[in-house]
Amino acid sequence: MIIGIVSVYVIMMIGLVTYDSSKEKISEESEVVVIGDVIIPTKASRPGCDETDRCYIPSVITIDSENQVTWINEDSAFHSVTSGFYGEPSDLFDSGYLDPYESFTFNFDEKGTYDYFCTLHPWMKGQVLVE
Ligand SMILES: [Cu+2]
Repeated sequence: MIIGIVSVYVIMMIGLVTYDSSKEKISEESEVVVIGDVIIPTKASRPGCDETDRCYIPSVITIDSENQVTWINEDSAFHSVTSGFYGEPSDLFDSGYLDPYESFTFNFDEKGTYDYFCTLHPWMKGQVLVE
């Protein structure tokens, strides 16, 4: 009889613990959702995306000054968002290596044309026009 009550109690506790941890996982996942302005698409790590101008989508984005752009890496490989040109970084911004589904945001204060590239894939180029 006592063993029966204890085991019911233990089963209930296990149920509560499992329930709590599954609830936390759901809330963590929902916080991770980032909507990017510019997407790094799948297969951008292979040469060829430059032929259709789809290494960054869109490859040219126009924003008003004092606004930000968020890039999101939707590829399964690492990529970067680095200001300047391949071999000639301008040191304004650099995301470092972005993991799959990692994002990077930069705020553009001044008007101008900002070229950027990926440090890992020389064919990946994009532009931010700040008006
Ligand atoms: Cu890349």
